[in-house]
Amino acid sequence: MTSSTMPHLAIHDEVATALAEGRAVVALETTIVVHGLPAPHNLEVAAECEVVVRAAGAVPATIGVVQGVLTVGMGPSVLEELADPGRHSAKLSARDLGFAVATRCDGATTVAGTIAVAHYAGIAVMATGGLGGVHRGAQITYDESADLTALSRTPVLVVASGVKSILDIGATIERLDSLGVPVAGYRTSQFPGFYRRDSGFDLDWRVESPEVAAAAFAAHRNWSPTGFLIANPVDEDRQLDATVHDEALAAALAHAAASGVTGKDVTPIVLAEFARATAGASVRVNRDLVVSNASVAAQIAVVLARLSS
Ligand code: PSU
Ligand code: MN
Repeated sequence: MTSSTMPHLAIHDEVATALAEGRAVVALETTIVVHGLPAPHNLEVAAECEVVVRAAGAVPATIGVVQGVLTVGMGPSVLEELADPGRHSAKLSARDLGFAVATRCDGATTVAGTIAVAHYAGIAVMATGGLGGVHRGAQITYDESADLTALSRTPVLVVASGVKSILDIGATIERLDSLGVPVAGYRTSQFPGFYRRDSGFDLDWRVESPEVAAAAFAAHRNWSPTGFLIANPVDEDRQLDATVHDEALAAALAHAAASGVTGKDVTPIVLAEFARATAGASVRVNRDLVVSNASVAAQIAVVLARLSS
């Protein structure tokens, strides 16, 4: 059952009850499921995220758009339908949501789209794999993910394993700085490189616990409208081998350039090429880091709910 008195929004009963009672809720995105990971990994990882969020004492709210309804919390059958290639679900950023509503389309939400809906529904924490960022060559193409600007105006704390290594990581960190989005490493002083723990870039802040992450965000949102990025690296023994990573990165970048794709099709095609070039090893790492981020997000959400009560 779902409900909501707010326009275009359907909140799953379990999520609505948790929000009404001030309990912890974690938003999960659907672009990873629909456009990021290959089947059957996509639906498996979505289910695993829900399990670890619950294990930490929070309620999962998987967010997407179903026939034009902003859907907050969906069971496995709805998610499976959304991910069905025959449904041609769109990839929806924050700016797309009005059109998605008006045309009653199906769509997966990116980080930008997910935090817009999460904030509208009253959810303050989300987990993803890697945040979108500044693409290499952006000084020519202007290709910078709307995830960054969305984070600069939406007060949601996002847990991610940095940004994908196909991006210009240094430029992304600079943009987060300019946009006033706070970034802290979770038990690390290095900005994570998605498939690898360390991108080679240092961070000004690190947090050692969910308590400190939640306290920092709870303080920050008193005077700032921005979101928050908690950068949680993949476990040491689960990261992609350095040589395998570097070779796959070169292959993925060459493939993307040769394919001529632009805009929102770039990230999906690059992730697919990474999977091919690593014989599936990148998919395993991607799964691990997404589930780990969901767990950390849930732990932070539990503390944040306590601080807010
Ligand atoms: N993390 C993953 N896989 C993904 C994404 C994140 O492990 O596919 C998605 C997120 O939805 C993010 C999007 O918002 O990639 C970035 O897309 P773009 O570069 O087109 O902004
Ligand atoms: Mn883009």
